Amino acid sequence: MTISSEHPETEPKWWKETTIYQIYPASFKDSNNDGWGDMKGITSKLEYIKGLGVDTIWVCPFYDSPQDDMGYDVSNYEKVWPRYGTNEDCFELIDKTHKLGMKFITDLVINHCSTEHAWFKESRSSKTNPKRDWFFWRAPKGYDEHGKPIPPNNWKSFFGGSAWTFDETTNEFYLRLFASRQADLNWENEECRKAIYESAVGFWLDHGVDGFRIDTAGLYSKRPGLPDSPIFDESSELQHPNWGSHNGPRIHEFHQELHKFMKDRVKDGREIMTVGEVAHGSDNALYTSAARYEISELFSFGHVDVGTSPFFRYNKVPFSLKQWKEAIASNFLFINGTDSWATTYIENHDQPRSISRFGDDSPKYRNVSGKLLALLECSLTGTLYIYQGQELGQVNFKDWPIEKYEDVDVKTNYGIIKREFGENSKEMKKFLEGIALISRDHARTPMPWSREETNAGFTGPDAKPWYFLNESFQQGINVEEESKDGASVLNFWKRALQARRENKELMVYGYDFQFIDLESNKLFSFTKEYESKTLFAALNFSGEQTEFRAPKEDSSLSFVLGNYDDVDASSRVLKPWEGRLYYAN
Ligand code: TEU
Repeated sequence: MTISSEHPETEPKWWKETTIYQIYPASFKDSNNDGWGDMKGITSKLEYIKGLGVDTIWVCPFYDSPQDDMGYDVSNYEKVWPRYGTNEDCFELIDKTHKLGMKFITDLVINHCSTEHAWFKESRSSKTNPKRDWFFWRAPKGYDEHGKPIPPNNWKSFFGGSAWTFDETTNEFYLRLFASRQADLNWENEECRKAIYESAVGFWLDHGVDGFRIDTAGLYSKRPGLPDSPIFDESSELQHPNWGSHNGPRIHEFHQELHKFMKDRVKDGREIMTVGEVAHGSDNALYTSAARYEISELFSFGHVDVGTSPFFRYNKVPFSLKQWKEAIASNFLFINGTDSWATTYIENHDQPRSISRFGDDSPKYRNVSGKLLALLECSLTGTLYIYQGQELGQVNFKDWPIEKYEDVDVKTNYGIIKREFGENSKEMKKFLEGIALISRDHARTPMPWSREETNAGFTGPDAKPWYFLNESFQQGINVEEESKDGASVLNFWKRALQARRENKELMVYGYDFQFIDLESNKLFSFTKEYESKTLFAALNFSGEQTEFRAPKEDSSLSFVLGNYDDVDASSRVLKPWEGRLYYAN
């Protein structure tokens, strides 16, 4: 590959070209029939993952934890949670991943730790403890008429309610932007930062990991003084925490320091990649500029947040295809002609199933709209991420009662709405509609390996899986049946990933992205370039037959890949949910 001087972003790197498969350890594969997925379970399925055409795995937090937030509440960074196995099991997993020619990325949850972590226990013990300043302790603002302490500011937790928890040991509040027992670490304290690097990063670098997915990577530098947030949401006393915690004044400095720590720690020359969960950065190009030595790439949320209210995720709002197209493009447009880099993803453990949101999950169109989403993902510039089950065309579970939801975010908000408005209120009705589409639980049901076996082969027939299975495994959405079916979503993903590898210059590194028919609310159509080559995508995101036009009147199109078997590549009419990729000249 030659690098165009006008497009430094095309400088080849392993972590740009790789496809990353995200594993949620609780729900991937159980090896010892205790109902929880585990390290050995993942190890046993590495050949399956490699067979997809994937070359990196990212495993969500598997560290010791009380599991208030499914392991995003770490109580010991250097120990595997016993239900997931031993440290040795994890080292074996890393080793086998490498032997199969793949890379291993681990999750780095360092904005906060569990209140069960030894650091927090010490910090909480007294106001004069040497680790007191490792967390954000503040006196109450005052006391209400019932003598209840009032939180120090008006920040709301990402999971609902105040972002502060009162601790009676010293009668002060600690800041926790997520669940009550996920205490925010104070990055202003240098000793604390060094301890985080050593324990959460150094330990795993020493054990051979190839990179980190950095959780909530925009939140480490809080607004100095932790002032009240201005009122953005008039309907609430508590305000979204982003104003006080996101992209703070020292955030880039902290990432540079972390990057330097990693670079100094690795002695064998391997190139570590990092992907930061930045959500809504205004300076994405700064975070990911190669010359600035911060992070390799980042996840933005614009395209997965469409259709949800910025004040409350479970309030659905209308959105158009045009809006979604623009949000997707903003994930990579900022790197054009720079030395930054991008990601492409549509599912993860915090998102519902993409077919249910952006395709059509009815039996008639599930298969073809799942393949359409695969075509889209595989043709976009940036490192590609696939979330477990996405390759099967998994869909949201249907009509589950509230009791079957498990996520702390759902449970906390359910409790708040029930208390404030009541079980039969219109607010509750709206919330229940919201979670049926948007809940993180849709992504967290156990992986369906087969139809016939009880528990879909995720765990032994006599075991009780930690979470309910999505009934869809009995409707053909499982690895065993899809592997045998040439027309399955699974086999299409394999073909699409192969096409991405074979055409990586255009598909992975392609630049100068242009929409065709941006105004169309049915067509997602675009071109991108690499030297003299042009990739043209015509994707019909509607259930109606739709005509497309070529990028130029006289373009000659040569067909690369499409999601209908009986394709007439010369026709300009797309069937419902049909997509095609062409080279255009
Ligand atoms: O997510 C951060 C984040 O932005 C989400 O919490 C988002 O607001 C939420 O999913 C909406 O419900 C990361 C992890 O990916 C998530 O699983 C953790 O719960 C969270 O951090 C706390 O560590």
